Amino acid sequence: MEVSDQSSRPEHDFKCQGTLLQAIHRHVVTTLGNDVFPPRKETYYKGLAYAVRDRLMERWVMAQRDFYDQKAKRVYYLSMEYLPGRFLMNYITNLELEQEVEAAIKDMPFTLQALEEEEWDAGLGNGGLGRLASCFMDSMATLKIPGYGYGLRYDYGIFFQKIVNGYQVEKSDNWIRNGFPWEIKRTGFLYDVNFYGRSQAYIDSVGETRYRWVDTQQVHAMACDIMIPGYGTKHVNNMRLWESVSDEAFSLTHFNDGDYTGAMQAKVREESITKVLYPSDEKAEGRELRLKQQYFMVAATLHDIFRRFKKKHGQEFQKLPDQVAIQLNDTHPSIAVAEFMRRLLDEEMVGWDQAWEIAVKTFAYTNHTVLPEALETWPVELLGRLLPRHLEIIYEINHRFLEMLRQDFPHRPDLQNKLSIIKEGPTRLVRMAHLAIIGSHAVNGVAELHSRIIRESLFRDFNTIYPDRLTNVTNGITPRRWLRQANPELSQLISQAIGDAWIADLDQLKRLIPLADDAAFQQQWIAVKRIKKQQLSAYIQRKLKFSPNPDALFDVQVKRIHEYKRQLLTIMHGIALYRRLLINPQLDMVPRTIILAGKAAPAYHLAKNIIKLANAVAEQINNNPICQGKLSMAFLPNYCISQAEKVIPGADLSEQISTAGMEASGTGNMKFALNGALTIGTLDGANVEIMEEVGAENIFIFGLTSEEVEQWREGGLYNPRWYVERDEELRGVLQMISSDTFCPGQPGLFEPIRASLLERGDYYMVIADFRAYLDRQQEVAETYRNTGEWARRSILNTANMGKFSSDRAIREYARNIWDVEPLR
Ligand code: IMP
Ligand code: B1N
Repeated sequence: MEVSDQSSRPEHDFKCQGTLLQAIHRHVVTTLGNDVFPPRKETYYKGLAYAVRDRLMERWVMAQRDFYDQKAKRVYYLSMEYLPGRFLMNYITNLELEQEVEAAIKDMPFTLQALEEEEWDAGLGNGGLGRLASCFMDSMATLKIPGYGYGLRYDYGIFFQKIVNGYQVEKSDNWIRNGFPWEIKRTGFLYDVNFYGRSQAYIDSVGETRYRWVDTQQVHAMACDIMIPGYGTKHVNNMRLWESVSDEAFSLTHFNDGDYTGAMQAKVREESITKVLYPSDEKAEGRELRLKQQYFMVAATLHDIFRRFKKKHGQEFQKLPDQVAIQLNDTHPSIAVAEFMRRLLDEEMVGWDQAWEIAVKTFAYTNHTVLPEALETWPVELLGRLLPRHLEIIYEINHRFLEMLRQDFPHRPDLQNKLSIIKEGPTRLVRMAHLAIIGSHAVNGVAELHSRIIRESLFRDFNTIYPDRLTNVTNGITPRRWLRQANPELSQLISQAIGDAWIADLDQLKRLIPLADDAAFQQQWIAVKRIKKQQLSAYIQRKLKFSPNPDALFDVQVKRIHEYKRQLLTIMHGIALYRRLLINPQLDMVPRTIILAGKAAPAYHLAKNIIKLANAVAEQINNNPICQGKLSMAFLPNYCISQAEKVIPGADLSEQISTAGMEASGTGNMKFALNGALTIGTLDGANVEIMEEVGAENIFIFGLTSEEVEQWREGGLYNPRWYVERDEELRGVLQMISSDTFCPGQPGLFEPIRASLLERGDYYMVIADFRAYLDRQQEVAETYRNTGEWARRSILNTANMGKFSSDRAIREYARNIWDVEPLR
């Protein structure tokens, strides 16, 4: 065992020497092979990145030593997605290096901001789920929890969205093209990952039947590490992303036979596993490569977890749950339950009952969606072919589970079919959520309402048999990135007023409450918002060649494009305002700019049609003189983390208008309110809790409740035409969508949208909420006219966001689910 401790560790000095500027110069010359003169932006960005990384590395090594010395319980967060965005400013702020950096580049022909823009976003996720994982990384490090993020290092992240002629066009996102200075590639550190083959039974030395997985094909996983520094602490955690690499020797056998292309094919096939992120948000894709990705991530990760555990504790696996907590970020990594069992049973020779007890105590699972199309299943045939031993283990888990049901719930024979991991039918399916629930000691939803829906409907029967297993941890966001870094101007104003303790203790923002009525403070608050709106307007100018007037109400909806999120409502409101102006060009209205952004899954045709509609409506509005100074609309291409950091601080109004019951939590809603935007929203996801925190009078709530949505759907009570008949304006708006008003020369272009609303039953109840939404929007506009009142409510929103810090969320996980404590 390569275990060391404080007493046997000799003293080494590996501290960084010299000034930051010297370090930048040294890296420009020695790491990058460039001259320091004339200074070039790209090389100085990288030189700075390496210089900052060096300073962090020291702390990282010390933190790793601490984990071992303190025998701390470690948390492993398994996620197929992360959305860290850019790293440079995150490292600089968390190391509190701002002043040193400013001093180092003061004589350069570029600003720190310009260097920052050199960095390409690491877009290794689709949306909220991936960003949540990254916020959790920041909070675990800040709270000094020995936490590891495990995932995949995709060569191509989420696609780059272009808007061409109003349509979404996907371009591949070769994010590492210019290098990625933040990762440390462990090239000498490879694990084998097996696929295919078969399970073979044999009798071991004590006469027991055991199994091994043979005749497999192997791929190698290489570790790429990224440091995750905490704020206000020297603690640094690690994020380990696996990259698939081919086995040189394997390829060489082909090559020696003269089969060069054969050798290359094998290499390409093996390395293709981590080539590209699946770009589907909330839609299960039953493709073999996706299951390969999932198992690849899980197998390499569990190998690492077991190695680290055994280094300190040898074969004492009964101690595993006291040393290790594994959190499954949705079902995507849930094959881990079977892999964990395989390791204990087949490789460590632990008996079934003990192995199972250890597994359940170790695992926990977070559900992020109730959409049926997003609940993952795998055909039994596919899983059995790719992972034959795992299918056997899943069958055995299921067999024992169904036996328990028969014994403990004899009067509920219906549970057998409902809860079985295997879903019978023409194509038999493995239900990954059932595997995750049965294999975990805790299952959580991500907002109170969502968790209630899980308990009462989605996983209702599981709640009956495991009454204490289903719980809630409301999502959160890191205030370091989403306020301090994205909005330094507001951060400074807040810190002047109440000090800077809020950065690590967001409840401190409550101390702003008395200032909400202070006219002078309101003025300062409005001035900062205006700066952020000017910056956003300049950004829109760069992207779209027009600059909205910063005095207009900035009405913003940015998130993945999905029918349930109802971007259609926002667009229909825009059309309604436009129509009012067409009817009465003299209309006195509060000037408004509607800003939309978001990506649609490449195969989600209706979502893409919605993007086209948004762009078509925007084009008309922006080019019609009657809208001048009153109404404008922008669809920003390629929504991503760095864009969110620019858009959110500039918003007055945050659109959170999903069909009630369908958005598990949302986290964008929290980011906007933290930056002082008022919310217009439905009683869905975390909006409910935001309302509780800020007060119903400081948020614009409208629309059906989740109970109403469910009742109407179940009873077949809903008929969109009923509303259409009674609402002249609604008819007018629908008429404009279905005629060629927005697509001259292309009649029928938006027919799919009209049909979804009027012919196919309007599943997401856009029509039902239309009138309530427009009425609320009218109230928004009236309120906005009163600048002081708007500022007051804006301050109160920010002041009451303490609950939505991801620090609070991580503390809850740590206490209620992981049973870990911060390091001393
Ligand atoms: P890992 O946790 O085994 O992946 O190791 C990560 C880092 O922790 C290593 O590169 C070392 O810096 C440190 N480390 C590994 N093993 C020990 C140990 O036994 N005692 C103290 N530090 C260790
Ligand atoms: O997870 C976020 C929540 O705030 C959002 O409400 C929720 O929509 C989002 C399959 C998903 N749920 N499910 C996904 C992502 C990728 C994929 O391949 C599903 N994302 C969410 C954080 O809790």
